[in-house]
Order: sequence, then structure tokens, then C-alpha cells
Amino acid sequence: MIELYHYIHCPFCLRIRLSLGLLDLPYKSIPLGYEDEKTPLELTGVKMLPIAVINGKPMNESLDILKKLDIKGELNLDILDSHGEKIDELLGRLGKPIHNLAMPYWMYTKEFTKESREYFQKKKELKRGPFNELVQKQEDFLEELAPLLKEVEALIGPFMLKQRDFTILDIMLASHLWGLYVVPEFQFSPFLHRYLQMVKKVCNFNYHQDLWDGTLGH
Ligand SMILES: N[C@@H](CCC(=O)N[C@@H](CS)C(=O)NCC(=O)O)C(=O)O
Repeated sequence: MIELYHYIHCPFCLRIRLSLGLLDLPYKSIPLGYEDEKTPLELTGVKMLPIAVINGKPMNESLDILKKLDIKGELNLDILDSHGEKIDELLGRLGKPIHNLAMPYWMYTKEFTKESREYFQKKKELKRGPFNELVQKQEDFLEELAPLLKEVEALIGPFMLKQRDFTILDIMLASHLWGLYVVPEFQFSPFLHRYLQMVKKVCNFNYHQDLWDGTLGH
């Protein structure tokens, strides 16, 4: 039995949800309120999600969780030996504009309550500066993002043309990009949108299912 504690918006948590769908593994989804410090601290000693409880044993770190779950090698995790550093570097560059654009909107989605929104904003503003300034600088972040998305398009091209297999790299990329769907000022190119919808299909993924099905842990 697998229990997954996750935040709906979190790209690292999305990696696990997408992978569990791809691997067709049933799990208990436990979306947690962002302000809930007690639950993760009790489980692993750190306030960091995702946490997967596999056969009663709580684990964090998305890629370690996936190593444990991917018994048959369907995620092609070995590709990280050769491409791990490159993808981390790209995700790092993508993360800045994506999160600066998305965070001020994420906190108004159904996942958040007044309490968790305040907690989230306060914590994230320490690193990124006031959210109202992020919103004012939207144009700059969109400009920063555009060439990076071209890089992503060049990478995923071969998969779209069926010239390579679906791997963990697709899950990692899609998980980071997915959050942009909430930003009203942003639109994916038709190519990227088709790619993300393909990932969604392959992984039998439904972003909102957890909110419809369950109660948030707050
Ligand atoms: N290296 C970790 C990163 C996980 C991570 O950064 N989680 C963030 C959410 S996206 C978190 O739990 N933050 C809690 C907090 O800062 O309060 C992984 O791959 O699982």
C-alpha cells in the first residue's frame, strides 16, 4: 500500500503523481495544507513534500521514491546517470521564471485556505521578494521564459516524433511546466501544449482529481 502526502502545486510531488499513474500503481492521495508543519515533521523530520509511505515506511526525495517504486524499470531512471545533471541545470533555469510567474496565482487556487495562503506567501517572499512586485515584473519573467521554452521544445521534439522512449526526463519536465497552466497571462505554444497533454494521457493524470476526491489535510 502506498500513501502519498503532497502539495497539489508542487512540481516534485507532481513527479510522483505522474509516475504512479504511468506505473498504474494505486495509492492513497493525501494533499496537505502548506501550513501543516506537524504531519511532515512527524513522518520524516523535515517539512518537505512529497512523502511517500511505502509498506509503512515514510520516504522523501522524489527521485529516491521513484527508484523504490519503479521495480520494472518503466521510468527509465538509468537515463539520469547520463542526463541527470543537464536536466537539473535546465529545471533550475526554468524554475525561476516559472515560479515567479506562478506562485502569486497558485496561492489563490482551491488548494489553499486563508491560513495556508498567508503561510505560503510569507515563506516564499523571503526568497523571491514581495508577490505584488513579482506580478509587476511579469513581462520580464515571460521574456526570460520564452527562450528556455524553445530549448525545451528542441529536447522533446524527438519524443513527439516517436524517435525516443518516454522517460523520467519527460516526467521531470512536465512536472515543472504544469504549474504554468494557472498563469492567465501565459499560453503554451501548441507544440508544448500537445506534449503536456500527451504526458497527461500516458500517465493517466488528472491535476484536480485529488481536490475533487479528497479533503485537504487542513
Ligand atoms: N529534492 C526534493 C525537493 C522537494 C521540495 O522542494 N518540496 C517543496 C515543495 S515544491 C517543499 O516541500 N517545501 C516546503 C516548504 O518550504 O515549506 C524532492 O525532489 O522531493
